[in-house]
Amino acid sequence: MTNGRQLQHFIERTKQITALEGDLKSILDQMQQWCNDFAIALTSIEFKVEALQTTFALAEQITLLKRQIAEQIQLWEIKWTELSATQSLADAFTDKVMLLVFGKFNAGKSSLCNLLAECFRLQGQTVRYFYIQAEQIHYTDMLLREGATETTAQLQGVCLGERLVLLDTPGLHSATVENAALTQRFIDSADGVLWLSSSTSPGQVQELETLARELKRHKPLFPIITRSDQIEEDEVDGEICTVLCNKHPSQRALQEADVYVRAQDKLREMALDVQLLKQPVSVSTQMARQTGMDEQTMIEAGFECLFTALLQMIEPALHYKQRKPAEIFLHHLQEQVLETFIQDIVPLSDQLQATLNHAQTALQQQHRHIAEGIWRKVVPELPQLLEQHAITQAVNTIYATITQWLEEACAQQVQQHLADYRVEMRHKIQLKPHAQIGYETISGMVVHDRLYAELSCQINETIKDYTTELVDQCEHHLKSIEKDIEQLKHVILRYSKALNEIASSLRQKQ
Ligand SMILES: Nc1nc2c(ncn2[C@@H]2O[C@H](COP(=O)(O)OP(=O)(O)OP(=O)(O)O)[C@@H](O)[C@H]2O)c(=O)[nH]1
Ligand SMILES: [Mg+2]
Repeated sequence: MTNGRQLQHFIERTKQITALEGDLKSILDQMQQWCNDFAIALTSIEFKVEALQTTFALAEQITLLKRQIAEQIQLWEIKWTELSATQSLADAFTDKVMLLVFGKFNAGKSSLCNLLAECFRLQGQTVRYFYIQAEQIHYTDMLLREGATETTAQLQGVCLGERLVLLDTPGLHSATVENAALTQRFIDSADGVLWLSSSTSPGQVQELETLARELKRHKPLFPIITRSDQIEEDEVDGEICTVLCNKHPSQRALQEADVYVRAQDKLREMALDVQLLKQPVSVSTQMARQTGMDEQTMIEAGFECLFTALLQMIEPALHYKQRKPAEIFLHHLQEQVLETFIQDIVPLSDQLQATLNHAQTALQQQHRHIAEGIWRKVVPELPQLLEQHAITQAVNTIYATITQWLEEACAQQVQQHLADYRVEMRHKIQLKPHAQIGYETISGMVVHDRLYAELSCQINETIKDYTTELVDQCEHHLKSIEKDIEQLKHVILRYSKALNEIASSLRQKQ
């Protein structure tokens, strides 16, 4: 039997796969620089709390935010070291192009892997099956298990020749899968994705949501419509019986075009690059097998097209592979640094902003309460004070007494209403005795109407100045926190943009 020229060509091309490492130094340096600068930009935001009492919710939130930012920055290095270490197992396949075979259970993933393996074997290529168990790669002679019920429960795969690996996943990254961490590492290591769906309901694009992580990482996506066959009635030796046939090429073309358009739409909706998407191909593993895998059969079952497309897919996968060390670092920066930061820190900063807004509104009320409180404490005492000193007309004593009352009332009101702030008065309270206004004698009676009016006026002014200065101080502290929140947002935005630019320049290189 032969498997057609495309397969041979495909095999020849895969042999040429080398783990070529492009010149990634400068981009890796750039990314490292980005990370260092991001940390510096974040830690240089002051978020001062000295002017706030530690028990103030605002101060508590700022302290928490600052601590979380510092902790996150510390974790970056640790997570990267962990990631690099876990990478090593998957590095067993570092010189190979790894394609993730993904799809719903029963999509025909294991069957397709087995068939492709058979094709390679028939061409004299070595084929090695493996599965992942207990954090180890185990090689086996057994084919991948296929079945009508959910069959594959672990990550398994097959090495085709020396340079290609198919990673057969449990149906849609099944949640029941053991060895989740190792599985994830392998999936992380894949260079491209074969997305399989059955021709009975091809291209259920919501499945791509599970692949978001891989696709965000800019891996090529190749939709394969499997089980592209149907049961038809035929007459054999005069008897009507049912036989399995390939779907008609026109029917296949329609399905492929439809899946292509819908997958493109879905990628756009997910804000992913549509360039990642390859033209879908339809195959029937069953028909290929059933009819002996000869050249004509393979063509009709769609496998010549599949190999041509795979070959085309290998190119971007190869490109991905060449920039893989940079991609892995980029993913770390995108996912473990930036996304985690945004996820954990932005809500805290939003909460802080809300508390701040609240404090700003409250401050206006507090201003009024303090001023009224001082006024109420001092002014009602005035008539009695003036009466008390009417005989001696000791105006200076009156001023001194009122100053003292004001000081006491201010201290008390500040303590009551501005307990959250650490404020300090830069000016002492000082009333200025008016040279011309004192007690007056009218018709032999000592009266203090003008003095009362003068004192009330001075008390009013003093309270206004004093409380305004205090509240201004508090407002100033709040404003500086607001500016810090603004700066944090700005830093996140600027560094998100910068990382996107690094990502596109990395991907444009090829
Ligand atoms: N008609 C038809 N059936 C197929 C084809 N390929 C696979 N099947 C059948 O579909 C069922 C599922 O095939 P598998 O290869 O085990 O599917 P899978 O995607 O690996 O399934 P899970 O491992 O459970 O996720 C099996 O009963 C296969 O015999 C095909 O091309 N045509
Ligand atoms: Mg399977």
